[in-house]
Amino acid sequence: MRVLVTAFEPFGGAETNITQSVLSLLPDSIADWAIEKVCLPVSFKRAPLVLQEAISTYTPDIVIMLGQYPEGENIRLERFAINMMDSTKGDNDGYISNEETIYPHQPLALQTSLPIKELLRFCTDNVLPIQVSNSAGLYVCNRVYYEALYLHQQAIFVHIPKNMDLPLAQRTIGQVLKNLSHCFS
Ligand code: PCA
Repeated sequence: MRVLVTAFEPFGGAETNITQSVLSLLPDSIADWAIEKVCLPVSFKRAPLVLQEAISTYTPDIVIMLGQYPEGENIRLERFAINMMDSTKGDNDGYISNEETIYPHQPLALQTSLPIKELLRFCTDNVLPIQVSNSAGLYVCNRVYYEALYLHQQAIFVHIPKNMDLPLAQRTIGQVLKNLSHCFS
């Protein structure tokens, strides 16, 4: 099995993005899974292209996408991607999106096919700070999540709070990966 894990570069004038740090700390394999890592640009236009390229290069069985979330204490397992882009802040190319549909004539929302409730149960049993979320927002994270699900990838988007303790974030993402590898073995 091959898993593609993506993170994002910093955005909004910040110098870091916690997802980049988590990505760099992940091992290159977990159980019999090979882990491929890619960092995506915070760009409505370029991020889906980089994702498409990574998918055609690595042909992953599963895609785990990491994004930074501005607040909260818990890691959020995103259930849906929404067919819309909207933001008051520009992306890293300075692009501001105003209620744009991503793909016309496609569903308003796409849902992950991965076992989100099982992942949640496994992590909470291990006292890890995690919850299910029903909206990844309408910014670049949601845009790439929609792309992955539109391409029929088995994918899940995981939002990490910006100020989370890094070892805790790393441990939680490690457990998410481990649990998924059990589900597929
Ligand atoms: N978080 C943003 C984009 C990149 C990131 O890490 C988001 O939630 O859309």
